[in-house]
Amino acid sequence: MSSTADLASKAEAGAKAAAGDLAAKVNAVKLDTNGTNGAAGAAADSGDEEDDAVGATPASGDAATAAKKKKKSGAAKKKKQAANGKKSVKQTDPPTVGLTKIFSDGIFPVGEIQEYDDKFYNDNRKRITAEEQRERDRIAQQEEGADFNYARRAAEVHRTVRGYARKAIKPGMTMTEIAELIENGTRTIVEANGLESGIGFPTGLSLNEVAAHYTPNAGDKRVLQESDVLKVDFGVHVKGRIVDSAFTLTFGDSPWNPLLDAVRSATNAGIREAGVDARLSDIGKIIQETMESYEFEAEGKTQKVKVVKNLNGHNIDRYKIHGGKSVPCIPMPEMKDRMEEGEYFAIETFGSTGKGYVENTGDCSHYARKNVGRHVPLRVASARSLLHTIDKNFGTLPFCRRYLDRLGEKSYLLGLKHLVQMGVVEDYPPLADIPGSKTAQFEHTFRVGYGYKEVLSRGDDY
Ligand SMILES: [Co+2]
Repeated sequence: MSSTADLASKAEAGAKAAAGDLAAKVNAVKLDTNGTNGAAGAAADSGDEEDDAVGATPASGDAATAAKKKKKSGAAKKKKQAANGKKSVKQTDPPTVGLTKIFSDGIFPVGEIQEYDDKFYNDNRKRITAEEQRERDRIAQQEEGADFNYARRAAEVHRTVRGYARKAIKPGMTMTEIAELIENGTRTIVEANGLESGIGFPTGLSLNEVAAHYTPNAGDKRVLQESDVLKVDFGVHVKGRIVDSAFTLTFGDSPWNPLLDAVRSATNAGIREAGVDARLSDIGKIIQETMESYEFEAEGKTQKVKVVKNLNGHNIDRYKIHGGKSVPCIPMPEMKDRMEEGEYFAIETFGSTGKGYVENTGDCSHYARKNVGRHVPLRVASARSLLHTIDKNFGTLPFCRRYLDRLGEKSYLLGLKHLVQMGVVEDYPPLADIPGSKTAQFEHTFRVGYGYKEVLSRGDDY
């Protein structure tokens, strides 16, 4: 992990040096949406100057911004005051301060901006000018829940919570304690409020050969061991805009760290390849090639890293963690899908020392409401009331049994089973490679813009 410790500063320096134009473009979009009058525009400006710690730079070189600044020279004082006021509220350790108290102007840090080569574009797209593109971004942001700020706020919550989790998670803790640490932290920092903002999906805490979809159910007594390889996969949403990001932890002097390196670099390679018109199959090809170029010694033998072939990244719609497109981790020539402008994607890759193939294993904890679009008659009464609870509290966001417990639901397993049988709710059991193997995961959420991507969940940790 130390090899990526300076990723954010590198990204920032890179954006400053090479993508000044790009950053200006992204910020110009922000100014347009927020700057409908002088005062709001000034506030947006001051936000830019304070918020560049994570990714892109302020739009100081941008001509349009400069012109705006000139017009509003009278607002300069107000601007300074707003900036100072903002700095007076700092995050605590452990984090307890809601993010809107810290970013009180409502402008959240821009993610890592990665330029995308337009040689991949089709001819129609090449005819669009930068000016037209800015206008399209501006219009896109005005759709209900589409403002980039929602995703950026969710991403900053993710960084804050995981920053604490990485320090606090220690062998000897129960899996339930770890899950609650992350979930309570998320609820606090995102200022959870019904379906307006909150947890995006259950906290994945899959261990060793289990790659995904394990979170403790009530009564789970499992304790984290020093030798464990732990995947921490959690989500944050603001107005249904979900940031889905995951990392892997080892403890002490773990022999499995090279596995983490392989997976981290495969995920980053996939993200680099992503952009408007990029073929999902081509992304899978790069991921596999990168991942499987790694081998290392552990437990007295050479471990060849295999990509887990049946786990995929995915696009993300509002309130829908799986939007219908998959990003494979192997080439899939028959898959013709491409990425489109305005889409949100999570690229996640899994590496394994086992078969590189996962199967359903163990007790299910994860569930999600399906959009069935019709009335389904439910003969089990408890299923009807449970469905009401699910619709009211989660909508189509995934949930786990512990979330039902904390809402006061009792003896719901029969009803839940009925909902799954009737196709109203989908179950997502834990997915594991062969016993004794180790799996690792890294995942980021990004937004596909024209000529760039914004890696929303990028931090200085991964
Ligand atoms: Co995901």
